[in-house]
Amino acid sequence: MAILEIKVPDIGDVTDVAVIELLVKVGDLVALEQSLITVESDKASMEIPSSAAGLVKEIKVALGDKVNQGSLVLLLEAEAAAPASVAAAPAVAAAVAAPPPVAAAAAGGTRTVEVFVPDIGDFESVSVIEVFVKVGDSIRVEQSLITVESDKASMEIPSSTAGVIKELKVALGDKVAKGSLLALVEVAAPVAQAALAAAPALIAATVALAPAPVPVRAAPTASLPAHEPMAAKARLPHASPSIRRIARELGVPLDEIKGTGPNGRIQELDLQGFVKSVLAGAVQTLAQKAAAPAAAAPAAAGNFPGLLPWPKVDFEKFGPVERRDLSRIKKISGANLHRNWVLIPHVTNNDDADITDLEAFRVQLNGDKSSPSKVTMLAFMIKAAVAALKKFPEFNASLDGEQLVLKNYFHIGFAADTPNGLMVPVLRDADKKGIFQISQEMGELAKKARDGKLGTAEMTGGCFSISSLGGIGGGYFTPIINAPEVAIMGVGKSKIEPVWDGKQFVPRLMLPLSLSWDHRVIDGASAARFNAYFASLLADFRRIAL
Ligand code: CAO
Repeated sequence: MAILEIKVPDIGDVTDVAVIELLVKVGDLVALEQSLITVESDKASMEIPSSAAGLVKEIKVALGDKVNQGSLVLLLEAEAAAPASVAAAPAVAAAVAAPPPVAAAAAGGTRTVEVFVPDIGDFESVSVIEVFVKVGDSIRVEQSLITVESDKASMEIPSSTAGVIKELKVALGDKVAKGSLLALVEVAAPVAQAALAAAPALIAATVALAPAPVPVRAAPTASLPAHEPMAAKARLPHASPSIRRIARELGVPLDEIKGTGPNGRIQELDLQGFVKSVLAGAVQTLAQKAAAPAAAAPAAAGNFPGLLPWPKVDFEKFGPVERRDLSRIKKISGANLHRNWVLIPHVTNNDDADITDLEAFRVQLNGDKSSPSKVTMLAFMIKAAVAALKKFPEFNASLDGEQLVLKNYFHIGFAADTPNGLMVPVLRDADKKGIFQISQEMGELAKKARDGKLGTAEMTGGCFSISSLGGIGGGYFTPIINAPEVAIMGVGKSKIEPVWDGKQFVPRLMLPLSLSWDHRVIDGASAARFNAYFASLLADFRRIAL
């Protein structure tokens, strides 16, 4: 059986158009004129039809390839009855459109120019699905005026002249064809006949990627979202080429936008609204959701090429299970923790603080009936953190692009375990507060966190965080930095250990410290110094006053 080479037919003057969809695969039986691929320029998109019927043996283009007239698309094993020649490849719009009629009528110092639909190929009539301009708009030469669409292609029709729109002659839903009057445009200065004559050529160039004269058929069977050529197959978003181009440039997943135009078409306002919602955090793209932890962990693996997919386990097969939705707080904190873990190059230094004397002092304070509030080790650690941040200012900083923002305030966050999950209340101006006040405010903030009553202001603006698990148990661990902070102190449970004092082992109460730091901002030596200084303050709290 004959093997036919199916090539890109005449697509006019446009060169190097990108393949954005592969509509068939090896082994598919294709019919004559069935669409094989979709190509797109910044002004038009079109499907390239098969010039013969048969079995797809080999596909010669890949997503993202640039093709031209004559580029080999695929090899087809022709059906017995198939035309033997590929010369039947449908010719598309003539490379150079016949000059559309452009009329000019003198009107005082200005001139009114009629703008027509240029040669758009063999289409008899196509629907106007977008009107980009309105009466009174100033337009440039080649500015897109409308989008027209058939079931195979959509294209933007540019203006052949610059000026001000005086009258629009088409509306949404109208059918237009070559020569249809689009608008009356008032041009500021008299237009030379030569200039007018040049306009059609511009139009021809822009719409040369005109629709192929293929028979009308149902929408393509399968296609890829234009914004992500490697994504799984889905229907091509219903949007004009320019909208698709903007979406591609911004990395916006067009197929996640709900279009409000005719037949659900995505319009510029839909795109803008979606981008605003994502920026405001009101909406998450699927990619963002996939980057969220736990619930979306299976999808997250797909974001790292080469990584195995998340194991899909039929847990019920091994025994009874119960399924619970993640709490709102778990979802939010989880998404933040995941981002921070993935994006910040963490290093964790472990150290120990000898808190024997400080613990004795704390017990003494708590035993004193005149003490205004109960004091825990965390209050001392907040105070020690402030002193260490003052000594090592790069720890009291945030990355802002290529700049380091050094803060002259000292708001310390502390991780609080709540029934709904982890929260990090922020104790403000810890440098201006004493141990009792810190203890009291900490208690209030922790209660609010547990009761779910923390306000946004009480959870934002932190400089450095402390995550203390000492009240629960355990030694060293790796705390995750709370972005945009650059370091966090993890605290384990203190315990009596034998410590060599130079002559003998003595029992000392040792507190495990785990400092995680952002290696983009902090060096290992600074981190070791910070930890050692922090530990020395807890070992002898009088040093705070130095
Ligand atoms: N070593 C030994 N004992 C410790 C200790 C330590 N490092 N830290 C606290 N303790 C003791 C306290 O002294 C207290 O004992 P007493 O009642 O005898 O004085 C007891 O443990 C309980 O302390 P606490 O937990 O109520 O108070 P706190 O100030 O240490 O902590 C708060 C307050 C809100 C941080 C804490 O309740 C909490 O939620 N901790 C969990 C933080 C967390 O989840 N971190 C992990 C984040 S990453 O998922």
